[in-house]
Amino acid sequence: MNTQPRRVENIATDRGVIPMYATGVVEQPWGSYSRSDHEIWATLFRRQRELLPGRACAAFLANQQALAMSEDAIPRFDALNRHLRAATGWELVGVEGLLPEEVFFDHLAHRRFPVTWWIRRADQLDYIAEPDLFHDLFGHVPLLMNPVFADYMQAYGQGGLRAQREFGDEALLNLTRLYWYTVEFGLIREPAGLRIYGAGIVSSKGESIYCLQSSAPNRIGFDLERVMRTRYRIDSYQKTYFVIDGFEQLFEATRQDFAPIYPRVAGARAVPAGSVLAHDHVINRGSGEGWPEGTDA
Ligand code: HBI
Ligand code: FE
Repeated sequence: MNTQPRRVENIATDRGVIPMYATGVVEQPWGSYSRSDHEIWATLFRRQRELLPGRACAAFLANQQALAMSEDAIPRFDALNRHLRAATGWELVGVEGLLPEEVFFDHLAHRRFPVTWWIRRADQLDYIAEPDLFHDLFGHVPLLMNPVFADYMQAYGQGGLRAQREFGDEALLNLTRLYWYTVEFGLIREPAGLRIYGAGIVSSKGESIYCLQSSAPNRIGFDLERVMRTRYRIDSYQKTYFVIDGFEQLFEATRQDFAPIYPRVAGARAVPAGSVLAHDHVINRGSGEGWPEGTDA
């Protein structure tokens, strides 16, 4: 790459040191990707496409095909946008990396999905702490072709903007957990069995296998307030996955007014990432084998 991401500073937060980037929208510098950048895309693309049939949900697999994403080259945002606009009215915008929440919410509320323009290095194939082009494009974009999921993402952005205006930090934390356990690490029940829809899972080789095959994690039926109370892991596979019955369930959950929900959630205790509660709809109770010590985010 000839161009470098414009990292502004590193800030220390309760989730560790997080890089802060310039927050504007940038043109995808497609002509500046090196041969090695395209090879990294190809390697990751091939690896995940081999793994995902029978693991990723039907909508993810079909829509990735419909978007004509392939291993041949890093996709052009422009080309993907023609499909996306026609299917759901969403569009991709290039960004430098993680965005402050208010900027991120504003994009989603206007049906724009921010995609990091740069791709990870060859020594980061298995793990990268922050979103890069592979995670954002491969992981997130296919489901934006699904009308119900697309509406959920917009509703989430609108909810985030409102939470910032009216409800404060606790509400934002609840929304971050909701995003984490659905958009990033969600599972869905399909006729043939549990399948992945979370972008953080489909873009990870190890977790694509672990989340479905391991007996260690809990798999629990989705419940909005339960999810909003649940802490999560940022440094390991999840201890708990929440399972939806369909994307309608997500959209329905976010259609209700969150105003009375936030105080209820704030009044209840936060749930550690690996805990199972009395009223949970438990699909599999995890063995807890190999779970890391240390505190949840
Ligand atoms: N910025 N580019 C980008 N991508 C994300 O997924 C993202 C973000 N900023 C904030 C954020 N996610 C989380 O705080 C979510 O809870 C919204
Ligand atoms: Fe993501």
